[in-house]
Amino acid sequence: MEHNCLPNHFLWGGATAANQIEGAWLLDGKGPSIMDHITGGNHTKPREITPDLLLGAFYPNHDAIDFYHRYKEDIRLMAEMGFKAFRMSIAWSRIFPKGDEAEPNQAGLEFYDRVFGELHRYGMEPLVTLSHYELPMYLCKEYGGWKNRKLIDFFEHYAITVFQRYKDKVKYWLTFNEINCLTTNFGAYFGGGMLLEPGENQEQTRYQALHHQLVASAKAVKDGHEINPGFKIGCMICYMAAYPLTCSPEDVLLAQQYDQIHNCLAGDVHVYGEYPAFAARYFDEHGIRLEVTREDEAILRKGTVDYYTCSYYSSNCVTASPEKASEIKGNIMGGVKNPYLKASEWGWQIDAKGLRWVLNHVYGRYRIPIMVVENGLGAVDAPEKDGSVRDQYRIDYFRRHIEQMCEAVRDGVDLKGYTTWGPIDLVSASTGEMAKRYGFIYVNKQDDGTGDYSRSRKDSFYWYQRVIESNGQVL
Ligand code: BGP
Repeated sequence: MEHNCLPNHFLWGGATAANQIEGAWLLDGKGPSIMDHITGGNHTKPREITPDLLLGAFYPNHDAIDFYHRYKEDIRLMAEMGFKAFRMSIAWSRIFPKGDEAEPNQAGLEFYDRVFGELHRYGMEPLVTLSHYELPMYLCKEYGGWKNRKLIDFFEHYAITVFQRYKDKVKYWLTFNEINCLTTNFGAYFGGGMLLEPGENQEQTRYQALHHQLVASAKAVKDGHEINPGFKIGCMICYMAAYPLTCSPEDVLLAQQYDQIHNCLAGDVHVYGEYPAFAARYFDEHGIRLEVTREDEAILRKGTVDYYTCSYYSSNCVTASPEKASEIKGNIMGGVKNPYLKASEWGWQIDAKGLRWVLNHVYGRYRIPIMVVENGLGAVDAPEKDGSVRDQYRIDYFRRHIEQMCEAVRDGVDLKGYTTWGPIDLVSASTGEMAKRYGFIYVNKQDDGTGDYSRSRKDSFYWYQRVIESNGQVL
């Protein structure tokens, strides 16, 4: 099928996170991050957070897919697909092993010099997330994570350190991955690095942590622009698309409120520099009292983002009807099943048209450039005897989503780029499995500990190569 819709210089690529690919969790001075303290799980067995490491337990992020030693081969394969951009994160604990040090770890800084050098060799733009679910564990244990205001200063120090170091190597930055996950229970540990007590008012703590991150993000935006006015610094929202289950006004209103709180609240602060009008009532009705200083308000206004990015995987439904309990458990979003949609093997509903809806909705609200920085299908791949992987299901998923992305561009959305999630198989965030594979590149590492970590091209590899080559015209 032929399309002709995407702008020239469209940033095609893939997205990863340090903790899900690098491994080398204690090498060359790196300290443990929160993801090094969470065990492997699977679809039915949740991952376990262990503040003290358990002897004999399996921690899949400790060696992940060993990108730390294999980045040259991995980047070469991505270049072969024609990537224009590679989204990655810097592991904070590789730069500041504990998080509160004054001086950075030189070996950590040098590692990313090498990675950026390799990306530039192939003409690829690094798109760098400062914090992707990988807070130094020390800040979690000793300071209580993001509920503690002190983390704003530690983060700012980290951000300035890497901005200065890489000011001529990186142009596109994102502050916090899926910052709005703190509006859900999932976000407490993954997003906020917080071990919450059962008796605690969890919502209060999460929204205060979110506020601290929003302030830290705004400070980083302001500092970054001072260090290099050419920097483009964006936000990253997990787009939790929720449809009303029925056309009853109660369901429609609930879907709007869900969207306001889970998606727009953080997005509005990032883009407009202040809390939206609906926040006050929500906080009031949920017993949330935010500590917001005058200085916070001023910094939020000064540190608004240059562009908006989001992840998009699926959509759910919400209903006001008390008989319908939540049926879906995604990693962040939950909800009620949509009878019109099929789901992945992990129960994530597949909804390509929802991406068009989200892009129009976001662009209509903010009118600033947008990138989709995560989208993909986690699936079981079964390699053939000759090692090839016939992943037509993945190709179908991407084809449908890219078609809808093109429709959104025709609708007038200013879309600058698209980086698929996990272009190379990596450790799943929610389950810790390798079996939930997203990649165009297969990594021979299995959950039972077998595999030699070798890389190979799946069918989708050659397909995505043609998509990029034709700038989305050949799908
Ligand atoms: C997003 C995270 C990623 C990634 C992705 C897929 O929420 O930003 O880190 O993991 O979801 O989720 P999972 O790995 O749980 O399948």
